[in-house]
Amino acid sequence: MTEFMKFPENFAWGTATAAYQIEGAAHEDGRKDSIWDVFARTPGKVANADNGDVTDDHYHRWKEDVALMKELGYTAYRFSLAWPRIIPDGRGKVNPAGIDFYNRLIDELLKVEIHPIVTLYHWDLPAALPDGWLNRETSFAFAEFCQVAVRAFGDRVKDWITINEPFCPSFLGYAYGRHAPGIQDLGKALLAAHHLLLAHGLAVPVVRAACPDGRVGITLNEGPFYPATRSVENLDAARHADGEFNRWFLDPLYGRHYPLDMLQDYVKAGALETIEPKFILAGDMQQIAVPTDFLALNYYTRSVIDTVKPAGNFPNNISTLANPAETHTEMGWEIFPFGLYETICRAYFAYKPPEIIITENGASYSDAPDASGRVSDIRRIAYLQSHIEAVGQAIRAGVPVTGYYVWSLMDNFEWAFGYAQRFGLIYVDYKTQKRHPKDSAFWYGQVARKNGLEMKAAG
Ligand code: IFM
Repeated sequence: MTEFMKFPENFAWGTATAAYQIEGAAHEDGRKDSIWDVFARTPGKVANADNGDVTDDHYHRWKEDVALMKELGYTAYRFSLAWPRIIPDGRGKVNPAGIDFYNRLIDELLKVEIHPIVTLYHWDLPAALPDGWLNRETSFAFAEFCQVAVRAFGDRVKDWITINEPFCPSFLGYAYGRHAPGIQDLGKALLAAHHLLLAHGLAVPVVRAACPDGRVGITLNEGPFYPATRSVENLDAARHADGEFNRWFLDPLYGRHYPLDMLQDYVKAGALETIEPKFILAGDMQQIAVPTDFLALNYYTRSVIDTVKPAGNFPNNISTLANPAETHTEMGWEIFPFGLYETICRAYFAYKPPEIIITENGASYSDAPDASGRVSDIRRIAYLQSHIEAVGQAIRAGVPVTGYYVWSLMDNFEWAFGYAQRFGLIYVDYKTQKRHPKDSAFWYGQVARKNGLEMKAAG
C-alpha cells in the first residue's frame, strides 16, 4: 500500500529561473553589461565560449513561457530582476524599458493566477559599478536598486528575496575564479561575502518600507558535508567545508557573527593579508542580522570531504560510490535526498527562521526529444520524487516549509558550464527556441494539482 503524502494547504508549487540565465536580449532596450557578460566574453571562462546574449529569448517569449507554466499546472514562479536592465549603470538613471518588461511579466503572471516571488540579485551585477563586490559602496547601490524595483512592482509582488546564494558570487567569484569576476584570492572573497551580506541587511528595511504588506528573506545554497572517514583530518576538513559553505552565511544572518573557527582558519591561511583586515565596520553585524520573514534554501547534493586544500581552495569532495552514472546527476552531483531533509531541519531547528521555502532543487540530465517530440526524463522524475518526499518529511518533523520551486522551469545558461547542462522541466531547442515540456514537467504538474504525491520511500 502506498501512502499519499499531502502537503499543507496553499503550499506553493513553483519553478525558478534567473534573468541572465533565460532572458537574452542582452544588448536590447537600454540594458548594459553585467559582470557575467564581461566574464562570458573572456576566453576560457565559460564552456564552449557560451554566453547569455540570447539564451532562451525569454525577454521576447515571456508570454508563451507563462502560458506553459499555467497549462502545466504550476502555482508559483520565482524569477530575478536584471539590475543592469533596470539601472544600466548600477546607480542613477532608471531605464523605463526595463521596468516595462517586468511590469508585463508580473501582470501576466497575476492574470493567470501564478504567484510571483522575485529575487533582487541573482549575480548579474552591473559591470559599471567600480570594483564590484569588493567595494563597500556596491552594498549601498544595491539598496538603491531595491528601492526602485520594489517601489515599481511592490503593489503586485509581495514576496521578495534579496540575494541568491551569496556563497557563489563571493567564493566562486573571488576565491576560486569559477564565476564572474574570476578572481582567485580568498581574502577578497571574504570581503565580497561581507558586502553581499551587508547589501542584504541594507535592502531588507528598504523592501519593507516600499512594500509594507510584503515579505522578505534571503536564499542560501546549503547542504551537508560528511567526513570521508572518522580520522581527525577528515573530520576537520568537513568542519571547515561546512563552515565556509553553510555557517559563514547562516551564522551572521542569525546574529552569531562570523564563525570563530573559520576566522581562525582564514587568518592561518593568510587570507586577511591581501585586504584591509578591519572590513567589518561598527553596526555591520547588526545590520546583517536584521529579522526576515523567511529563509529560502537551495539544495542539490551533499559533499564527502577528505582534505582542506591549502589557502581555502574549494574543499575536496570525494565520491566513494561505486556507480557514479546511477548515483550522480550529469553535473557530477550525488543524488542524496536525505541531505535535503537534514538541511531543512538544521536550518530550522538551529537558527529558528519563521518559515522555510525551498527556492531551488533539481537535476541536470541531457534527455532530448525523440522523433515525436517527447522527452522521457525518468531520472529527473525520480530525483524530484525523492526530494519532494524529503520536504514532506521535514514538514512532518515540524518545520513550516511553505513552498518548493524546481530548478528550473526550462533549460538555460548554466553559468560556467554554458548550455552543456540541462536542468529544465522544459527542453529548449536553442536553434529554434521551441519549448518541449519533458515528462517531468507533466509529472510535476500533477503533483501541484494534487498538492502532494504517492510516496515511494518508506513513510
Ligand atoms: O543554475 C544555478 C542557479 O543559478 C543557482 N543555483 C544552482 C543552479 C544550478 O547550478
